[in-house]
Amino acid sequence: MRSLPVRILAATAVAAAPLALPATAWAAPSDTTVPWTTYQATLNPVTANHVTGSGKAMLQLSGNTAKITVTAAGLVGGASPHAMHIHVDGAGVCPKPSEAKDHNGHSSTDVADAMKDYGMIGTSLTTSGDSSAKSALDVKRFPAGSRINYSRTLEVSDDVAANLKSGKAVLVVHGIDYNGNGKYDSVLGASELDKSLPAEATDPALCGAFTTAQMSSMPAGGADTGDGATQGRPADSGMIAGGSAAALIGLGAGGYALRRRSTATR
Ligand SMILES: [Cu+2]
Repeated sequence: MRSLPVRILAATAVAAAPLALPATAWAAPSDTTVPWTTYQATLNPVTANHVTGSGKAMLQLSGNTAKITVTAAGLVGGASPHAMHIHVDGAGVCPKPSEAKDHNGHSSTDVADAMKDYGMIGTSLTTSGDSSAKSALDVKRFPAGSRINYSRTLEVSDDVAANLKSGKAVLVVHGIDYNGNGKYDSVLGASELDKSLPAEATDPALCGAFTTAQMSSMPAGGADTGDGATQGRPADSGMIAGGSAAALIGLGAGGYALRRRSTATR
C-alpha cells in the first residue's frame, strides 16, 4: 500500500526531470531561436572623391534586429556631418575610379553615379530616432567630424535583412572634401539629392560591401570585440583604429600628429 504513492512520486519526478533539470539552460534556446549572424565590411575610400580615410563596420543580425558598429578615420573634420547608410538592391559593390563623371568641371562620383553599384538607401545609420530611408539626409542625426565611433542597435527592413544575406548590402559613409579646404563647399555644385546641401556633403566618402564574418558566433562582449580579420589590432580604442588607418593610407608622421591634435580638441 505504501509503495504505490512512492512509485507515483518517482514517476512524477522522472517525468518532470527533463523540464526541471535544464532550468538554467532554458534562457539560451530563446536567445538563439533566431541565431545571430555576423557581417563585416572594410570601408575603403572613394578615391575619385579625393578621400584618403578608411574604416570598418560590423553588423550582427537576428531577424530584423541589427547591432551595428562603424569605426572610421580620416574624414572631413570639424562639425561636418557624415550621413551613413546601408545601401541595398544594387550590385553590392563600391564605385570604381573609372566610373567618375564630370561634376561642375571636376571628375568625381556622386550618389547617382554610384547607384547602380551599391543601390538605394535601405537603412540610415542615425544616432537617434528614425533609421529608415526617410532620415537619409537628416544631417543633425549623423556622426560628425574626422573620426567615427558609431554603435547602435536598430531594426532593419526585411529587404535590408535579405540583402545582407545575399551579399548585396553595402555600407556607405558620405561627406567629402574634394578641394581639401577642410569643409563642405560647392566646388562640385549642389547635391543632386538636396539642392540646399553642397555635393561635397552627400557624395560617397567610404564604401564597403558586407560579407559574412569568418566566425560561427560572436564572442562575449558583442560587436565591439575585435575579430582579428580586419586591419590592425581590434579597434576597441579610437587611437588604435586611427593608427591602423594612418598606416593603411600611408600617412606620414606629420599627418598622424595633425590628426591626433585635432581629435584631442573635439
Ligand atoms: Cu548613402
